[in-house]
Amino acid sequence: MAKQNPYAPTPADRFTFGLWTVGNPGRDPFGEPTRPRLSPAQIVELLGQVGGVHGVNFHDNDLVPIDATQAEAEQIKRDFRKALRRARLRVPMATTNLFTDPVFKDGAFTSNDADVRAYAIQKTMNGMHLGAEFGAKTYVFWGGREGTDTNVSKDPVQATGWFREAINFLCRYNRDQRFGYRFALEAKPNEPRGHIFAPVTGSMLGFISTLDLPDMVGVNPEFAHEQMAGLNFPQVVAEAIDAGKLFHIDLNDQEAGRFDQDLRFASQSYKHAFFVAKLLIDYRYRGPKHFDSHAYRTADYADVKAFAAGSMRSWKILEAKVYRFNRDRRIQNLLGKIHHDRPQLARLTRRYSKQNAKAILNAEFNRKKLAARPLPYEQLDQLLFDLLMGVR
Ligand code: GCO
Ligand code: MN
Ligand code: MN
Repeated sequence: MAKQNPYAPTPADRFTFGLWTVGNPGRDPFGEPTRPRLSPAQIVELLGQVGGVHGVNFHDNDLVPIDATQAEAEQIKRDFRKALRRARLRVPMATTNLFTDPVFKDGAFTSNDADVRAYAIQKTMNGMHLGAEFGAKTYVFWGGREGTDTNVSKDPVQATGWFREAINFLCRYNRDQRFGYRFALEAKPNEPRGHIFAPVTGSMLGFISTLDLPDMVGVNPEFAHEQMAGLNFPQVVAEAIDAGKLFHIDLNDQEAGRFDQDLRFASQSYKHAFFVAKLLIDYRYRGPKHFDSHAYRTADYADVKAFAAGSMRSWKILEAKVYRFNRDRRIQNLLGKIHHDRPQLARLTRRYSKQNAKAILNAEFNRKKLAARPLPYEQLDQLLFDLLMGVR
């Protein structure tokens, strides 16, 4: 059957899911779970049945409950390892749950309480060991509770300093222990806190340059999070690529102006999703593509499998569309016409020198003529629509 399906995923696509995503039981702030809870091993089994998945990621406590005894933990890990082997899945990424337990109600690395801040660092070091046991190479930091509900509660400059201290500390621990992790910072503007610190990927990119070991740290932009902030996700991804910091990516979807929806990738914003795929393909992103989404609360586990398979299928379809777009004569001709290259000028503007400055000051530009050059973006955008809708 796989042979007949041109959009069948394979592990080479590096699609990953989380224990917390496909295993999400459908609870929301207004309602109890609608699906029974699955064990980590059962979730792996489910992903194995979906087929074509590369790996499964976890928070420390998705795998080992926070109150588990040593013996319980060992048993869970044994079962999980067996399931991974059977389903031929890897664990490319691990992360820490620094948001569920009440101890983190006012943040973890940025809690006002020094004990909580140190505990968060301890918990993360333990999480790094757990991830390393399963071969994880990316360690994600999502500071869900790092923020405020009222500005009166924290000094944001001091809190940023605490966040920096924690990341610097953990970078050095990573080096000491030779885990070989690359850290990926994930921004989100709100939910669960009213205001989360470093709310967008751009903030994280700025913050990284202030760290002791900035090369170890990149970003994990998430589609939904930037949409929540009203930003253009492809542009966010482009910024991360340009900075050489796209270490990981969380793919899902979200309508602007709504609560955190975690929709299936490309289920809502087809056009943005297409341009995300185009960027990752054109710029040869080779990292994991993690679907950080939840099936609708109405889904049963058969439908959760359809949701997982659909996420990958949508990516593969968009990938095929990207190749088609890049080969499409009319589209490429139009793009070619729009780009006016002037090598003589480009040479001058590429690098500042007194001479180049003088040459540019002396250059003659016909403002009116330049303004009159056609930019047939309406045509181009319609061609894109036709292509995406399958009539081209
Ligand atoms: C969210 C976040 C999380 C993180 C996860 C991994 O909105 O809840 O996206 O799903 O990605 O904690 O760090
Ligand atoms: Mn999210
Ligand atoms: Mn995420």
